[in-house]
Amino acid sequence: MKVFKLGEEVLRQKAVDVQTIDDEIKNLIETMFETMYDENGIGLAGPQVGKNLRLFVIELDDEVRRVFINPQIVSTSQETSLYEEGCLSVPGIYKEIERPVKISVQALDENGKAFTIEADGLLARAIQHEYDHLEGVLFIDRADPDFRDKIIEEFAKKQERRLKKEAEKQAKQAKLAKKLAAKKTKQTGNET
Ligand code: QAP
Ligand code: CO
Repeated sequence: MKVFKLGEEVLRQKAVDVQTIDDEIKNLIETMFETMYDENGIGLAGPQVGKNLRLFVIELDDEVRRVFINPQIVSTSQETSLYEEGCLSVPGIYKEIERPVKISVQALDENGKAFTIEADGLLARAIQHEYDHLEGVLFIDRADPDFRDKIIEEFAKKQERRLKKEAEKQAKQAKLAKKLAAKKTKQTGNET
């Protein structure tokens, strides 16, 4: 599954609640785990795979592998900490971000069962990062504005280069196809 990158609209939309946890959602969850393993991530949210849905998956290790559907962060600690974050949607960029150390979160699991957990450490960090994705917020938005603007500009240029390259490739292929068609016409004497 493709991971959407900074600059793509779906990452900036507010995601909507999952209505029913049907086979389609269950398949999506499985595909999200697979995509996360493939890309060496520890968390992945719906909008990152182009789905405007309030769900995310987290896998820190063998013990902590969790699905969060329609999550709500119920409380956050006063105490905050700094931690260097990254994101599959902003590849190659890492920045220390300040967030509450402890949180309480309520959500549904992959079977539709409600749960509440108190999290701290890396899990609390990951949940807050992924929750932000559901609100259209990226970790760079929580860094200083100069850094954020620089990264957004960098990715916009990268995207521009990609689009230009793609257009050149298309033009080249069209030219080649035309050439081949002309050659064929010459050989057969058939115009159509
Ligand atoms: C969010 O982040 C997170 O740039 C999950 O080249 C971040 O999985 C949770 C990744 C910090 C807790 C702490 C990023 C992989 C993965 C990259 C990720 C990259 C390859 C990021
Ligand atoms: Co992310």
